[in-house]
Amino acid sequence: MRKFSAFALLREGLSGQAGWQRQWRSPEPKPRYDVVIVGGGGHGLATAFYLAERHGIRDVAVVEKGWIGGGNTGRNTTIIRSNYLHDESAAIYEHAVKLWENLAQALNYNVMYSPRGVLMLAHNTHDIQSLKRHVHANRLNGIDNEWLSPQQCKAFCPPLNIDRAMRYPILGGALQRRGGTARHDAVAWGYARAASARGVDILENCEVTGIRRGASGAIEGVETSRGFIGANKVGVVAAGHTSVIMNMAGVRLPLESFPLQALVSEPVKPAFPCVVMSNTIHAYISQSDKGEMVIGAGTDAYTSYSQRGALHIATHTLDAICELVPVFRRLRMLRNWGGIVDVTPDRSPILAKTPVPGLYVNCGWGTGGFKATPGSGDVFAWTIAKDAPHPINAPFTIERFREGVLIDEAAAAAVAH
Ligand code: FAD
Ligand code: PYC
Repeated sequence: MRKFSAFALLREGLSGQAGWQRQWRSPEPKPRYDVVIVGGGGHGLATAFYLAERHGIRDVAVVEKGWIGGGNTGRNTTIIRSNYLHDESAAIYEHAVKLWENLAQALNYNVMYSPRGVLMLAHNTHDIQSLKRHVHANRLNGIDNEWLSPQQCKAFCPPLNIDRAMRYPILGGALQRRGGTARHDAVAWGYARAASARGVDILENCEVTGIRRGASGAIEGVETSRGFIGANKVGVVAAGHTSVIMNMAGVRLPLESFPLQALVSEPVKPAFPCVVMSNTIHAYISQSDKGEMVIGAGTDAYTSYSQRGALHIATHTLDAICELVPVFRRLRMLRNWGGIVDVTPDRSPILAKTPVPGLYVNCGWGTGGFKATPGSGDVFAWTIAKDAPHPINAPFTIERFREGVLIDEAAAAAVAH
């Protein structure tokens, strides 16, 4: 059994990996695997889990350049919902929501999924029309979403300010009651432990620096900071960095990477019962189980690989929150951080085979991929196992950008794209 000194526990605890939580296998890399997954975020770990669980493919390594969950999975505001406009998006996000509902049982790990309701606010006529259109489209797809008056918004979320004299008054809102939150790092740890228990190797501190292709053009494996690792198939799920890694295999993707930031306040007693999002004034807020107000801001205006966002964007968001919820004016902020999100031209993901035999890609979730984690892992595992897309991810090809069959969800996340 591994022994921990007080110092080691403190150090590992600070990096988010205290000994008691570290229950996955992180061995030396084998020379060859059936499948290598690049990226140990929630999507990569979920893919490995479903490969083992649903397809019996256990000779799998997840290769992570840092520590698992240290990317966007551990940096996001954990909003879960499926109220997307287009049929293709509604299908994939709803598939994920259904998996969230039983995920703790499936992984035997408490991911703290909390369907407390996601309320999207309208502040002008355009917002009302757009959100009502979403309500109707969702209902046609069998997805719950309902329109609330300002008074009903206040009844559902009492701290909201519905004074009509506000700069951006609340004119109503769309409520998805099944939406909510989960604990982000528990999702990474839960998938990691369950995948590891099924034979998957999780290789941390192992950065992919190259992709090797054979004379036929097919995948041979990945060059890493821990040596070459052979593979029959490689799945790349490295949010923010996907275009860099895919370039190593000679595949160009229409992706841009932007910082997206969030903040948490000092912890307070339960005061905010649901998730509130506002597209127009660029703020979203919920309360974590620890009591912190979790607040998300918009993306930076410029592309960058920096894991912090511009200060003026956070300031704008806090102004907006204080106007929406005046009782939070005296709250102090505890931490602020950023992640790097990769964005496609139609703001929908790419989840597909590539022109390179044996190479698969899952990226472009932009500001909204946490909620998709179980669904994305499930259908990506299918795509890799069968070398063919699952019906749910069949529309999310690379070719759609050439053919013009876009899935335009530019208004899908309540943040600045
Ligand atoms: P990640 O968790 O980023 O995992 C990718 C991994 O790849 C990383 O761990 C990285 O280290 C690794 N990697 C990169 N390069 C290499 C390499 N060369 N070799 C090996 N490994 C490599 N989504 C929502 O649905 N709801 C939200 O409320 C929400 N809020 C957000 C708030 C913020 C501030 C941010 C930044 C994002 C938010 N998102 C949200 C988006 C969501 O976080 C992401 O879409 C999702 O977590 C992506 O998961 P992933 O597993 O693909 O990526
Ligand atoms: O997709 O719901 C979302 C979201 C909220 C904040 C960032 N993304």
